[in-house]
Amino acid sequence: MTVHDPLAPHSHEPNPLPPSPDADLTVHLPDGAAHRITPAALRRLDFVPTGRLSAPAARAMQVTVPNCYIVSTGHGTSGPFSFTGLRLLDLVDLLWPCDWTQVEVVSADGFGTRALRTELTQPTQRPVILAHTLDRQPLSRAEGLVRLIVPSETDDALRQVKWVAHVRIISDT
Ligand SMILES: Nc1nc2c(c(=O)[nH]1)N[C@H]1C(S)=C(S)[C@@H](COP(=O)(O)O)O[C@H]1N2
Ligand SMILES: [Mo]
Repeated sequence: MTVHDPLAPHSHEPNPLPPSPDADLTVHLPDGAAHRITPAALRRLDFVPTGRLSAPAARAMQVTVPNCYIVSTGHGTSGPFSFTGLRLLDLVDLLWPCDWTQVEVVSADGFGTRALRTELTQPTQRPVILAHTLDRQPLSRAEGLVRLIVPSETDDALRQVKWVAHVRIISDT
């Protein structure tokens, strides 16, 4: 029997249609706890325990990354797009501000990628984000809501994960 690993190298042929209308994602913490986050909560950051974040601080956490391209091997490039969302690093630090080494991001159609702490903590103007907005309009489910955007990936789109369903924070300790 072959078991499909969503983090293993995957096909360049993108799935064009959302696997389901449900755009919520679940963040899994190293201790086994899970937080279900709606796209609206990702915009307002109201999944964060009260008292940990002021409203202005929450607004300041929304990041826009301009000039993003979806470079699809074999079937062309689209863009430029301006994506807005929450830094993956900020999501992790808000929910598990301790020891962690990597984060797995997996879609509802079984497509995923992994980001190491060293990558996510690198200072950059073009951070990895969980995008809910495209060119200042709410990202539609068909466009990938919620979509992982990895601006540093410019050769193919294998890390630009549409329909993120699971974010798994991993601690090796
Ligand atoms: N969830 C999910 N994300 C995915 C894929 C997929 O099949 N499922 N395909 C990838 C590939 S191979 C490409 S080329 C791009 C296509 O993005 P687009 O549909 O926005 O053009 O999405 C990437 N992200
Ligand atoms: Mo692709």
